[in-house]
Amino acid sequence: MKLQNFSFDEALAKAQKEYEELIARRNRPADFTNGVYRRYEYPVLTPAHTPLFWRYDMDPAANPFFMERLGINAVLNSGALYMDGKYYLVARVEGNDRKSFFAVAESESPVDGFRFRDYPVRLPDTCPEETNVYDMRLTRHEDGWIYGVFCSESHDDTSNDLSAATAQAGIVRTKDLENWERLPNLISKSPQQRNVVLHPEFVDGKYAFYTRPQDDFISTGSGGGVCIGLVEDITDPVICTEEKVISPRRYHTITEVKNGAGAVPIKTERGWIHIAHGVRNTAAGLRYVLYVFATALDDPSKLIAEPSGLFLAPHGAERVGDVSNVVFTNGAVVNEDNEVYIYYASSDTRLHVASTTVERLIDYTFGTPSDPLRSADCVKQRCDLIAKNLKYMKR
Ligand code: M1P
Repeated sequence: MKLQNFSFDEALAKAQKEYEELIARRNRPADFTNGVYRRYEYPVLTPAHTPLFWRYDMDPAANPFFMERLGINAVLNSGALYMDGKYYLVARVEGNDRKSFFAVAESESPVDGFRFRDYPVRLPDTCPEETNVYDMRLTRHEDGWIYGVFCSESHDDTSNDLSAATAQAGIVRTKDLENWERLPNLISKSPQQRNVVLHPEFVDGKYAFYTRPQDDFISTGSGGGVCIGLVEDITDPVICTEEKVISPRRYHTITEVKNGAGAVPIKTERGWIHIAHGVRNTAAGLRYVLYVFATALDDPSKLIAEPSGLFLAPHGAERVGDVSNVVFTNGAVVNEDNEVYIYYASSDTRLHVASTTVERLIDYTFGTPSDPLRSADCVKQRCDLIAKNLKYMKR
């Protein structure tokens, strides 16, 4: 097949028109809702949302065929912030070269219109061994800074295996999402950490981190689940308390293989609501879903609610991508109308949004029974619901 022979100017004009149409496309809530949240039809960020001038060489002499020179493979797991009436996403952008970086996209709307700033985040390059960075959680802390906590990945030079890697929690802070100060990586007793999130308030006068201790890069091994640990000085971030498990992994549940903190917890009148991810194994590989738990306002290390099972699972087209059967979140925002927008990526490929309200999220979190952990008890739980419901049913 012959490629169409557009001139450089024609190809550029066509690409620019399609790009502007994509950014201007209005999103629509999907028809279906389970009463808890509603998905939106179109992804909010995809590789096609990245500016053309990140990907193409715009010099006709150097690029006569108007080719993508530095393609973008995926736009996914994004930190999120709602500030001064605007929605900000700090997305993980993965180049065709497999390296990820961060980029700020902003919009007046929570569900569409996100446009990337001209340049990606130029993270201070303080770790020569760091090869890849991803999955930034954005915390607007009561100390006045906006913190970004992300995974800093390096090759494990103690191994002869070319694929052996180590994961640590990198920390940056900013006031404007433009100028970033890099702090030392978080130190904990665990050899590796991923999915670390900074709590937005001081706990006992200290910084509180949600951690996910893991024995190696992929497997959490002896790591018992999502933990909390305290740090005295954010500029010398060493966890000085025991890392206490607050959301444990459990056998034959959605968290059996591993779990991890997701969005910064949402403060509500009933407690801190966490939207996290759980991972189980299947014959087709790992399956990542979102789940919810809550901790006490006066003690964020105390689990107070754990609705049963998954909150959001890969659905339809979300099921397929670079790493199929995955949904993952590291950002959610609440606006002044108490609307909640949950930004989640599907199959490590593109970023979506689902919306709910604080009221509904509280009702889901505290009104949904917890997992009885055994089939026999689950049947009993369901039969109790059926027996109650049949009294209301006219047949
Ligand atoms: O590929 C799925 C996810 O895998 C990792 O999450 P976890 O550490 O819980 O296994 C992360 O690398 C994440 O970026 C990715 O989406």
